[in-house]
Amino acid sequence: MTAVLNLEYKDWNPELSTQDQLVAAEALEAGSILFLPELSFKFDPTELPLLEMAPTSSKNIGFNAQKQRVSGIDCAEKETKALEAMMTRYTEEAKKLVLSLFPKYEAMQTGLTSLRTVEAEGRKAASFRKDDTRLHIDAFPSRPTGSRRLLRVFCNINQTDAPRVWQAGESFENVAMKFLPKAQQYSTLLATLRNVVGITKTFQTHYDSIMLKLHHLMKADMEYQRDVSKRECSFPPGSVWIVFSDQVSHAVVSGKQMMEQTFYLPVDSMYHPDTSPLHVLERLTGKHLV
Ligand SMILES: O=C(O)CCC(=O)C(=O)O
Ligand SMILES: [Fe+2]
Repeated sequence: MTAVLNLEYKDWNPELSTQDQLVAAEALEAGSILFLPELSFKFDPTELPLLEMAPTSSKNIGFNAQKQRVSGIDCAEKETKALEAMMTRYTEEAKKLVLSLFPKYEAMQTGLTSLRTVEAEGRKAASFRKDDTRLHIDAFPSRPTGSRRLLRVFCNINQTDAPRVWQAGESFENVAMKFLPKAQQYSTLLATLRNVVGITKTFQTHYDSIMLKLHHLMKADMEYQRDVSKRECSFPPGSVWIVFSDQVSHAVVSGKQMMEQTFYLPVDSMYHPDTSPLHVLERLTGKHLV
């Protein structure tokens, strides 16, 4: 089952010894959640109303740091600017944190930043596949990673004392062994077509295809959801947790305001690439998947 490593850092840019870095990297890459109970994201009082704004349709107010563009919200210019500034700050803090912990991840690319402001418990999902209250590993239909890892930095920014509660399930290897038999079918031609017509933003590799199927198969299997061994994790306001969400089986139970930063990490920038979902799946299938 998923382990949790507590790190008592209070700063987004902590000075760490090589030994501290290796211990954290070892745990993260083995599929643990790194939990920083003392690390909080600071707001200017003028920003607090932004945390009550509702996204238009999806669960997220999104921010693309490269394009400096906010999405998923309908608001005035002044608020958009304030959101951009706040989300940029979160991106910068998250990047500093990851690179202080894992200097070897220098080649990572910055993905989307999200702000969630809607209570997760009881939130209606458009379909079971979008229901994050079911255990899953992350794989996104329109954004294949190729083979890159999904590294995400979450922060509970609730303005009340309610924690964000997650469930964390079994190891990636166990997930893969259970669902892989139904997840292997793949057509390069179809993947090319999907990319050409814009269903996917980039080409979906065989690896991406398996990951997306694992995501769907896990969420569709209610017996699995009920019976698989899992633990509950409670992340209080003013805490941060870091996970490889393509590896750690997770589900949200409850919680309101949260920020999150996604990074994409090339597998060969890892300390131990052989622990990556790509390598696990290649071992299990006996095939090259990218
Ligand atoms: O909202 C959360 O706490 C996590 C939901 C989730 O599974 C995700 O963002 O991938
Ligand atoms: Fe997820």
